[in-house]
Amino acid sequence: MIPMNPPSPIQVRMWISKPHNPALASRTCVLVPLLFALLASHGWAVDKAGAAATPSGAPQAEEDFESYPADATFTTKQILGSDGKGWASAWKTGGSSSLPKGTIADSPSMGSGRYLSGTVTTQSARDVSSGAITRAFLASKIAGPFTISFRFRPDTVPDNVSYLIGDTKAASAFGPDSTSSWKIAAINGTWQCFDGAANRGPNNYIDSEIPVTAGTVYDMTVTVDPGSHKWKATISGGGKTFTQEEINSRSSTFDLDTEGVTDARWITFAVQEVVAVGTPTVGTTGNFSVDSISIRY
Ligand SMILES: [Ca+2]
Repeated sequence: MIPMNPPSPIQVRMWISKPHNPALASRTCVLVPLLFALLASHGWAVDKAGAAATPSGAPQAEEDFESYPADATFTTKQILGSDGKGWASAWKTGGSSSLPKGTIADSPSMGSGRYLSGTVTTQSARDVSSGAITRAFLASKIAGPFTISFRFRPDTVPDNVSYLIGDTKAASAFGPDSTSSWKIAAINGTWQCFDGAANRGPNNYIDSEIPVTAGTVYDMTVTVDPGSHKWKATISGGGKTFTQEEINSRSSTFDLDTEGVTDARWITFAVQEVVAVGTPTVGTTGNFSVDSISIRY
């Protein structure tokens, strides 16, 4: 008997847990697909691992950059766009030891019209130099797992530069930080997902083994469960796809910004130059492109 209310992840996990005898295994093989079909028919998208329901309705916030003037730019202390339609702020830059800049572009094509081209020029003679382009999205109505998907292209891959993508409680000049629930990084030549310390997680990176190649367009989808402090990542590009579930968040809380904006979290795209511990930065430029952002909850 299927309950009338949406099932909890624990219920789903129990229903699809491994049976102990062959007869039950046979029946389960038939019943599990039927269960997922029935749930889908009721509008409940259920992750096959049972870990998190993935929102599949219309996005609460979207950004395709088509409404901005071609060649529009913004840099330190400037903004692009405004709040509204699920967003809690305009686009802005952050970086105390760098020069970040955003430009609306459509060439070279990402296959999706106009996009945001981000450039961060780092400073020399520092331990770390980083900058970010970021925007706040309304998060007060997030009551369960939410999904962020976007398109990202590293246009240059300079030595000692990492691209860091994630969410933060407040606007960050450095990209993902100790408040982040998810973080994807281009480090040492591959895309990596940060398996954080929430839930006593390992606090290190999971390597997707998908190479970070200048000029390649990557589609990324992240589903975060703020309740369990776990997230799931799918990264596709260069003919490869990587999916990892049950990644631990970095932060064991999911707090909303109450200072810069109200009831919001920030999505951030950052560039960071680190040469080596004790070796000063030389100053370089990271250039990336972003488009097709959707947030569903
Ligand atoms: Ca676009």
